[in-house]
Amino acid sequence: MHKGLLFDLDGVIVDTARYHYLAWKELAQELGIPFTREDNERLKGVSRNRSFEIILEIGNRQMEEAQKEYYCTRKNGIYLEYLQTLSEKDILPGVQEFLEAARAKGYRTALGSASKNAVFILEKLKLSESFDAVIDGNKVSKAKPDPEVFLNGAAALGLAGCDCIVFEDAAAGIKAAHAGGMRAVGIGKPEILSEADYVIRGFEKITIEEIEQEIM
Ligand code: G16
Ligand code: MG
Repeated sequence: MHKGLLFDLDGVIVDTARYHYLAWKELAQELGIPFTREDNERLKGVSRNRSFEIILEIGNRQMEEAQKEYYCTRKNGIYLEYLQTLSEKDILPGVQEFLEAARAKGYRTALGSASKNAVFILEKLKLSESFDAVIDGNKVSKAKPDPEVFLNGAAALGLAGCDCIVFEDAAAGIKAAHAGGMRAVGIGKPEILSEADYVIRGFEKITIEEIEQEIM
């Protein structure tokens, strides 16, 4: 019997990827690097610093560490401006209902995100109370597919990995869940999430009972 549910943030709870895109696009333009929505797909679930390295790779550019730091800090400033208008309306369909139903059934919930802005985003969405623990980019040193973020999430709930189900939209996150001994529900397209134990398009009309049945 699973007792814990671990949720990724971007792409699972809220679509922040479009704001990440707009912020990176602004910097890429300034640097004369072509950066498309397709390129942005490669940044999903990836840390801020690594995201910028990928953009530099796209532009075939090299940069000193201090300068990279400068651009990453600026990107975050632009990104945070976009997040100012974030509200409950931006929670992806069905997420709130799913969290409430699962918690009412006794499940413990944790967030496992690469983002250093996760606490702020949960506050904006008024979802802070819906999670018993938050493990974010400030608390982990190894990026997904390393299981660190989810193992820490399970530990924060006082549970073993095998007692938890992970909800993830990125292939690297599915790998991280499995590396931590957890079962993984993919959110998105089955062709991208082929390694997931079960794939759903989103939480709309999805019940905790359906997940229990499919994942057992
Ligand atoms: C999210 C996004 C990534 C972003 C990362 C770090 O990960 O998917 O695109 O680069 O967080 O975000 P920040 O710059 O806010 O620290 P996740 O793990 O929530 O999907
Ligand atoms: Mg994600």
